[in-house]
Amino acid sequence: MSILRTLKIFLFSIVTAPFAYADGIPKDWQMWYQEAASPVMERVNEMHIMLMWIITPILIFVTVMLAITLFRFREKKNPTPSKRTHNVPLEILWTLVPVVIVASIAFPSVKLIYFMDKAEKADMTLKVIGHQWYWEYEYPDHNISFDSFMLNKDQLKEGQIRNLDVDKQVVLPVDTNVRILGTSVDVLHSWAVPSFGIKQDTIPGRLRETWVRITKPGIYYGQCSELCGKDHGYMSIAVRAVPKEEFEAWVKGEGGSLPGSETAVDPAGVVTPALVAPIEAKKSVDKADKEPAITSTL
Ligand SMILES: [Cu+2]
Repeated sequence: MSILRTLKIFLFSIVTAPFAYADGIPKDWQMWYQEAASPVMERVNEMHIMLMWIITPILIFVTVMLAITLFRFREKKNPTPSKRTHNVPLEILWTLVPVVIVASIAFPSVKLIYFMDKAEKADMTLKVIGHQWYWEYEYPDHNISFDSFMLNKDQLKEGQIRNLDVDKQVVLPVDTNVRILGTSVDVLHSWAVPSFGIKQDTIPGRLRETWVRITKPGIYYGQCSELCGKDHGYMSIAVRAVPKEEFEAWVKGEGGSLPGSETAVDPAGVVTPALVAPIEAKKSVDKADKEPAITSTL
């Protein structure tokens, strides 16, 4: 690529950066972050813009000061250097100003960390389990669990993205507070989806929490972001965000159950109240009929 063309693309990407957002996927020559698809990422973006407003003037100020110092106090012009070592007002100033700047960054930063920490009121839970080298997902409220592997180059269908698309996407409803619990069975992994503002380490023997409220339907991609072994780069994440009705249909299609529904199917063999009630009812009918009791239909 010629230098001129590189420069042209670079300038174009700067000008169009705020408009160049794609749905949950990085783009060539993209600047800034991916489009925010959660309240957390919206706030991360705001924080980032605020920091840019603080650091850019500092950068310009320091550069100009340095240039002036180099030019005005060069040896040729100042053969005898100044012997001054103290200036109390100046020293107080250059201590206080950075303190104020750091404090003004620290306060919103800590506030954001607490906002990211957990959902105020979670509507459902998604459990993410890291494996070398794939992700396992559990929906404890819906009795669904599956593994998700990245698609190889020869498995890709039309429109699918190399190194990002997976054989089974995580499906989540939009406008729903989803508690995300992360853990791992072998080594450290990190479940990271840029559009959600999530980068949560999954640690063996620990359960870590974060959350997402996806604001619009779409497919959001991510990758494992903790060096976890030879196939670390091939632990892709694809989250399909759908309207609530579509999510319910997906749950039923997966053989799962909706919380509070009577048609609970439990692949893990855990007895849930929704399962026990009909079995108990059947037992009492059988007893009355003096028929052998059904011990289990699972
Ligand atoms: Cu990993």
